[in-house]
Amino acid sequence: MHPEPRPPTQEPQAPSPPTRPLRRLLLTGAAGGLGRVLRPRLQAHAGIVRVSDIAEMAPAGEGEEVMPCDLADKAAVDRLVQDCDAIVHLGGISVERPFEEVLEANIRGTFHVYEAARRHGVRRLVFASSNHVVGFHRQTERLDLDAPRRPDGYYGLSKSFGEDLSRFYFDRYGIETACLRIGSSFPEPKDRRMLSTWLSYDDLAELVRCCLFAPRLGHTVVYGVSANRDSWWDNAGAAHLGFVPRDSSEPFRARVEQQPRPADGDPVLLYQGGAFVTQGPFETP
Ligand code: NAI
Ligand code: 15L
Repeated sequence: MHPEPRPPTQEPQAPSPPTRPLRRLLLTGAAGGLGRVLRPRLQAHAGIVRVSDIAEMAPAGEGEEVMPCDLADKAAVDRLVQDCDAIVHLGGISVERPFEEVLEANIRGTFHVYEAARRHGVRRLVFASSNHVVGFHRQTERLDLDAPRRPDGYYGLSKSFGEDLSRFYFDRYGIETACLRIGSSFPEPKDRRMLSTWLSYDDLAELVRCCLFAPRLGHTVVYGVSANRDSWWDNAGAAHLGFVPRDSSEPFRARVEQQPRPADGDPVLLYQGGAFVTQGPFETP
């Protein structure tokens, strides 16, 4: 059992600004859409940013180390995590795919990251969860952080596993994690659903900063969403992070609403997970 008294989780408290930069911060998924956004912005928070992916990455700049790694390779992940004092874990399959693919990258891969964190004394992680852990809730519902999870596919299930896994590593070993249930983080909202789920890149970067430096993180789940007019998610239970989104999808509304409206009853407009709820099954031998 984790021997120290732990801070209560998801308890509101006064936010304070970052104080001490990290020594070495690991970023997984660095070649991906959000990895490329966060990579330069994390420089401000750490002496060295170690960036990793299975795909090709830009060469190391000043204050960076580039370490290619397959998250499914336990020994490689162990080497990757060595000497890091915090991890932003974005790497993995980011869409609905056959279970076997999701199993390797997201389920085994995230387990490998946590095992390595335990072995090497990493105290804090930011885990990219997803809105697809609650994707089967209706768009008419407003969810707080205690809402039951209703994953909308293998991908959502893998993120739900990551949330439970990180909870276990906190309860057992005191390793703190923020699970970011990211909505839709793109340069701008692409469709009607994203008017509710959009997370701007600036708000994403600020959320990650808050999670890295919150005085007490414990195990916190938070929706990664900008201050959108019609958001479905309530982050009151994560107020201790001090995250205040600045952007909103409203400036994009007029343009998005020029798109043809999906038919009544289309899952895209019924479920919070949108089209993900209809993807699969995948017939694999
Ligand atoms: P992405 O697909 O662009 O990037 C994911 C990266 O992980 C890729 O560069 C890929 O090569 C890497 N990866 C996949 N399998 C790997 C493996 N076995 N070993 C090492 N690296 C591997 O996804 P994006 O949009 O950048 O998302 C980042 C994270 O945030 C993902 O975990 C995703 O599930 C999560 N997320 C993103 C959202 C978004 O709106 N962009 C919404 C919700 C969650
Ligand atoms: C996700 O979890 C995906 O990683 C991203 O590509 C988007 O599809 C997003 O959710 C979304 O729900 O819009």
